[in-house]
Amino acid sequence: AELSYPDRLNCAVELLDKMVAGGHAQSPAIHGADASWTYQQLLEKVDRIAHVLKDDLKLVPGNRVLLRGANNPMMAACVLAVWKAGCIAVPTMPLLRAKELATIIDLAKVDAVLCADDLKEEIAGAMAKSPVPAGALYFNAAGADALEALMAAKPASFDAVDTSAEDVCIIGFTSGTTGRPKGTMHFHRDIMVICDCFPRSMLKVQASDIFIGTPPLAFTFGLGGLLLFPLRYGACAVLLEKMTPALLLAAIARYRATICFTAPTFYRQMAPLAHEHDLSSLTRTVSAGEALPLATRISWQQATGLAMIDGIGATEMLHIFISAAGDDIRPGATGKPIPGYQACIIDENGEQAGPGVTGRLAVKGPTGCRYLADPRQADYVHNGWNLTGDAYQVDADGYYWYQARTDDMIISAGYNIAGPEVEDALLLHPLVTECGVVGCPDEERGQVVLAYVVLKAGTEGTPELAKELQDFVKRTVAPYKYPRKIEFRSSLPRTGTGKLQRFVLRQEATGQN
Ligand code: 3UK
Repeated sequence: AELSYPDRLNCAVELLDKMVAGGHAQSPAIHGADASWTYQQLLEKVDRIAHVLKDDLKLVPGNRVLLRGANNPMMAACVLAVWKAGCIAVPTMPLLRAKELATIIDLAKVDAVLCADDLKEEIAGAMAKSPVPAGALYFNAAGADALEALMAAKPASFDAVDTSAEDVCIIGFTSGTTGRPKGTMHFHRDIMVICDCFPRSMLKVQASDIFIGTPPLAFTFGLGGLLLFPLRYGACAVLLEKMTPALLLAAIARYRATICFTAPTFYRQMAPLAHEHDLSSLTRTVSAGEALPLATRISWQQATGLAMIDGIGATEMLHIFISAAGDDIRPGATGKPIPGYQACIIDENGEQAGPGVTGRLAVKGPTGCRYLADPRQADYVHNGWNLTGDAYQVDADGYYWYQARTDDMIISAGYNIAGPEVEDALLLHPLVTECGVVGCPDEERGQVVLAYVVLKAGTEGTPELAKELQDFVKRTVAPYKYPRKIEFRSSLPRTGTGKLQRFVLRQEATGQN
C-alpha cells in the first residue's frame, strides 16, 4: 500500500470534489429511503451546508460540530460539510441519551450541533445541561429554521478550507462498555488511509459496487463502510434508517447491493431467511464489531455461497487492521494484518510471544490511537504499538486467532477459558440461536463458566436440554470448558453497535450468587 498524501489535504475534497471532477458527477452516490443523489447532487448539498456552518452558525476552522442522525443522506452530507468547512465532526450514536450526550459535549468542547429532527429530544436535554455556544440546527425538517431552509438560500458551491493532512477532522467516541467514554482523534490523512487500506486490499472495490449494511455512520465501522469507502472508489452507498435482518435482506435484493457490512449477530439471523430473497448481486460480505463464530461463518456460507470476510477494527485504529478475503480465508481465524499494518502477540512478561501462545494483541500502522485528553492513552499505546484489549494467538503461518477481550477471560479452577470459544461451541448446536458466556463467581473454583442461551423460536429451555447442551460442548471442545451453569433467556443485551454486553451478563451473574 502506497500511503503518501500531500501536506495540505481536505478529505472531503478528495472524496467528493475530486470524484465529481474526475468523471463521477452523474454517478449515483447515495440511495436513501426517500432520496437518491448523484455525486454532483451530493456535492451541492454539502457545499450549501458548509455555507450555513460558516455564515449562519459563524463557525471557523477547528470548531467542533456534534452530529446526530440515523443513517440517511442528509446525515452523510452533514459529515462531509463539516470537513469541507475545516471543522471537526463529533458523530454520536442515535441511541444515546441526554446524559451521555452532555458528557460528550463537555469532553469534546462542542461548538455547534447538527441533528436530525427525529432525534431532537435528547440533544435538547443535553444542551440544557451543557450549553453549546453556536446552538443547534435540525435537518430532515420542514419550516423556516430547518437546515434545509437555510441551505436553499446559499450558493451551490463552497471553497473548501485548506486544511493540513494532520488537522484533526473527527473525534470518534468509543462504544466502550464501561467507564467514561473516550474520544479518539483522527486526521484528514487517516480518513484517506482507511479508504486506501481495507477496501482496496480485501474488497477490491470497483465504481460499480453498491454498499449496504447496518452500522451507524456515527460508528467508524459504518462511516467507513457505508460512506467513505464507496465515495473513494466512485461507488454508491445505500443508507437506510430502520434495519432488521429481514429488511436488510430485502434491501440487498431491491438495490442489487454488492457489498454488505454488518455484525455477526445480523448474519446469524439473516442466514435462515436468505433463501426467501434474490441475493445474486451480493459478492462480498464483511463481518466486524465482535468475533465471528465458526458456526455463523458456516451457516452464512451454506445459505448464500459467500465466504465471509471477517475483520477486526477499533475506533482507536479508525477501521479494520486484521482481515482475510478469498483464498486467504482460514475459517476460525480473523486473518492477517492487512497491507500497511503489523501485529504481534505480547505475553504476560511483556515479551513477543510465539505461535500458539495466548497473549495481548498489539498492532502498529498508518492509523493509531490518539485519545482526547485521556490518561488511558498510556494503557492503549506502548512504544508505538496499540494494545486493543483483545487476547489473541498467532499461528505458524501468521494468522491471528481471536480468544476473548482481555477482561473476559474466565479463570476456573486454574484453567484459562475464553468465553467466546464456549459460545462458538454452543452456536454449533442446532437449537441455539444466540448465547453469551461469562465467569460466575464460585467459592470453590474462583469462577465457573455460565452460559446465557437464547433458543430457536418454539423450543423450551428444560433441565434436560441444559444437560444436552453441556454434553454437546464437552464433545466439541476440551471438556473442562463446558458451562457448569446454563440460563435460558429470550434475548441478550447488546450495544447499538451489535456487541454483546458481557458486563451486563456478569453483573447478573454476580447478583445471583
Ligand atoms: C472487537 C472484534 C473479534 C475487539 C470497529 C470495524 O468494533 C469496532 O470498534 P470498537 O471501538 O470496538 C473494538 C473492539 O471490538 N472486535 C471488533 N471486530 C472484531 N473482535 N473479531 C472481530 N472481527 O474487541 C476490538 O478491540 O467499537 C470494527 C471497523 C471499525 C470499528 N470501529
